[in-house]
Amino acid sequence: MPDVIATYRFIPDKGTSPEEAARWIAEEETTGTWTAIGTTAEYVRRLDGEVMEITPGQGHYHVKIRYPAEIFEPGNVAQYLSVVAGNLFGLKKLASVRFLDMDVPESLIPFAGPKFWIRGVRAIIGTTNRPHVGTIIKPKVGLTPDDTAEVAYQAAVGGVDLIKDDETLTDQAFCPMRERVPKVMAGLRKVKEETGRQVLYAVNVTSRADRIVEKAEEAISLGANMVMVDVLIAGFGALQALGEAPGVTVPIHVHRAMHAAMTRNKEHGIAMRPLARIVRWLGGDQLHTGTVSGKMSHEAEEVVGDNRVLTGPCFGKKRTFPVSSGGLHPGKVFRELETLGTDIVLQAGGGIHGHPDGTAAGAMAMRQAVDAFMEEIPLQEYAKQHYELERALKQWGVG
Ligand code: CAP
Ligand code: MG
Repeated sequence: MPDVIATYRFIPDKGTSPEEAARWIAEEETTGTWTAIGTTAEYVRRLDGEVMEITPGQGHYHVKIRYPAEIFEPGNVAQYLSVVAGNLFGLKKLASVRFLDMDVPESLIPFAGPKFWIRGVRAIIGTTNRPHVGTIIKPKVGLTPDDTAEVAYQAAVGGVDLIKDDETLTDQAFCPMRERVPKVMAGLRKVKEETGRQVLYAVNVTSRADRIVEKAEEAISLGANMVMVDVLIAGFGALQALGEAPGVTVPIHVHRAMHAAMTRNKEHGIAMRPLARIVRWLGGDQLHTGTVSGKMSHEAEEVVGDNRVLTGPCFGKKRTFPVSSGGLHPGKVFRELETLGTDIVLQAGGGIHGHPDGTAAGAMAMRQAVDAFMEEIPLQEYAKQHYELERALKQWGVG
């Protein structure tokens, strides 16, 4: 059985050689600790981690560590992370260390993958290659169920394919799910009757791991046609439970709130790539991976690579829809699509609800920007014939 190979970027502590620092990672995460111990029976040595290769870089090193496959409990992602991303981050021998990625054999990926995946979500909406346009209910919290439904209806009338709860809205008393969902879905049914277009509504069911499937089934029984989970906050186990639950019969949208606490520092923490791999394994149909031009800090190269992990080969697992979101507006659409391609969900909250003529016009402007790109017509050119887009470009500019 092939083993797991994890790649880290690290800076040894002063006075520590890169070889010694790397050995500390391999030992700490497998059979060792800070001193030799008398209890390690010889047969345990087969589980020793191995420093495979150390490559010097500009002021840091890259290292590949081999972890024997037998260390991992097949199907238990939390346990996997305790090895590849466990105590090592706190070791004094390392001034900093970042977990960049991992190569995991098929035998340790006994997960179903996305149920709907890109093609299934496209089938619901009725698209083949056009980027999907999504919005987030804004303000994030505070609206009543009626006002939430009205905002959703306006966005759907304007042409969005997806509406989602924000990462902080769950089942609070000011907007309980049991009232919010039926009202929003009633509006989306009306849009379907009026336009023939199906729109998805991702209900945020983030809650206790032992209740999240029940919460999702409740949302579905209230009419939800998509559910959303803040995966890092709820835990990968919660996503796994949603992905494997027969009662979760709708696509799963995965938000990554809190990720930047781990992913942002390029010297220390965990890159988005291994997290994206796990989300695909566990059944995320859509996952936020960042923009190349929005309000959150990102490097285009990293986002492109993370999206490739969601859409490239993965032992036959279906492809997860990458979501580009955060500070987007119609003037940024071209930049996103030129860099990230069209198999993507472009999401805008402020960039739709902040349009000078309101939510419906904001949604229309986003769709018009996407249409201009797909028809290969320069944005400003297209805006001359499309009032909503023209207004948006006037307000927020291009790029
Ligand atoms: C975007 C958003 C999303 C971010 C998350 C927000 O709103 O709703 O949560 O996209 O970041 O709350 O900021 P705006 P990421 O469109 O109004 O910016 O996608 O990088 O995980
Ligand atoms: Mg948000």
